[in-house]
Amino acid sequence: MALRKDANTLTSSERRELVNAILQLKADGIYDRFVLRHANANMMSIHRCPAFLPWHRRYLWDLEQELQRVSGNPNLGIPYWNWPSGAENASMWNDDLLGGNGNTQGIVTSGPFRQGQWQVVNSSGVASGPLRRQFGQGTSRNLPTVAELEQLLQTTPFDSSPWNMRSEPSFRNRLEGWLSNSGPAYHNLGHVWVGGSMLPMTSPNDPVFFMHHCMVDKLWHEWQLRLPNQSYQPLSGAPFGQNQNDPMSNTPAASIGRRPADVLDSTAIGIEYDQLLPGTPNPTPTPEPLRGTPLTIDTGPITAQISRPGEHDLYRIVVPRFAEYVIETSGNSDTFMTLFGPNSTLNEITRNDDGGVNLNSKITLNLSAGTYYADIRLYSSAAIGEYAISVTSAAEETSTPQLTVDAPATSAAISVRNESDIYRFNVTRRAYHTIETTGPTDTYLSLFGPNDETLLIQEDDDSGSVYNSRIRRILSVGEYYARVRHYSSAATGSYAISVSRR
Ligand SMILES: [Cu+2]
Repeated sequence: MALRKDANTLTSSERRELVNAILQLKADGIYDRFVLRHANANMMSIHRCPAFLPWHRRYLWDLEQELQRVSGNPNLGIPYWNWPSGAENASMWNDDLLGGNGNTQGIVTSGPFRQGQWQVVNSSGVASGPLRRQFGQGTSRNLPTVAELEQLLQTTPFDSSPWNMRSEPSFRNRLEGWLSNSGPAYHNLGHVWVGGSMLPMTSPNDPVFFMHHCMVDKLWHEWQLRLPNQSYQPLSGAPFGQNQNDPMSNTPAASIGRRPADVLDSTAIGIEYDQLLPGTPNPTPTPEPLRGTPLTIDTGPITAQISRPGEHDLYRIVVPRFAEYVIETSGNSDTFMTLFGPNSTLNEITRNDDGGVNLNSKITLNLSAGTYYADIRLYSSAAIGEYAISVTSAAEETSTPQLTVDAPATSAAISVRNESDIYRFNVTRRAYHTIETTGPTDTYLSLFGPNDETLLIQEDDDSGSVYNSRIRRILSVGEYYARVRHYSSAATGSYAISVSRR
């Protein structure tokens, strides 16, 4: 789930996490591929047309998946540029996030994306100089006010023929910014107001692009919530790529799909906003998908079969508490297992082909409380065959280790990628408690409780010494759970953890 927040309200550790993730994607060449996906799309297939909104929604969703992957934070959301409070003196333009306006030549010289630290690319992907911004130079208009957003959100229908920049009335066209007799509005105004690198089709070179489009997307989301009887248009008859069930231009295949129809429900694709405008009703939470055949822990195998080539069977496993679990198949088929979760059929944890007996698959790992999904197919997509599947817990031997308040630190390690270690401790009187890690590893600490392993209280990345985590807060009497993982989902390392009353 991606939690999208007002960029001005991000804490310093949230800013650092986001900036580091963007810089990592830039270093890996992934960020520039996003720039090119936008720059090399046919302008008229993704702008000035109905698909403008769904195309950019999917595009943001894809970047968000990458940010979540490199940060190791599955809830990281792209923050939105809240236009009414996002002018030049807003804190999103501080040097710990975007850096500010360009200098007299328009060059950005401070913040993480400053000259020397960040190069923009041209539409061929070739580095072509520093990031540029010229706030307010291209327009005399101010950024949209809340009153203007309220006006916009009353516009219907979604879009209208001729499905371009002359469409009127059209919510899409108005939000995109073409329906104004005093120059660029809303989306267009944001691009023009920043100026510099935000003007051409390579505008995703400026990370504010994503925050800007996140605001555009949030407004579409709010419009959808306010006007549940309105819907995406056109269903058919418009140029290919624009109709609700056409694949969108320059959009790769992905689990959620690539048609406008696939991205119409933000909540269903895992997007949540910290705040909506006062007149917008909250989205109805998507009910937990009760997909898959229930597979009960420690009750013996279920037999099943892949009766058609290429078939997948999905199993749902409800894990009651943190422990080591073994999910495996048996029989004569060459099975392949993919495990998803917690509470998601999209978030892959791991996969296995032949870890079990003969050609069976087997996954052994620590799971925290939640619902998990095991997908079984046969290794060969041409094969059919029977198998049995079971899940067992090793819970009796590995009960959750206990930390004692004010005792010396307990040593441990993240020994495999993606592992998380969980500890419990008892608070016997209400007082300040400090939970912290020490050692060479960049740990990430989550605190749960009291008396409930799933109730998140607080998370921390780097408040301890160097890259260690530290949480200090008043805890009332009860049992608490501390979960430690590596900040990077790809790394391992040793650490020590302690709880003290100070
Ligand atoms: Cu665009």
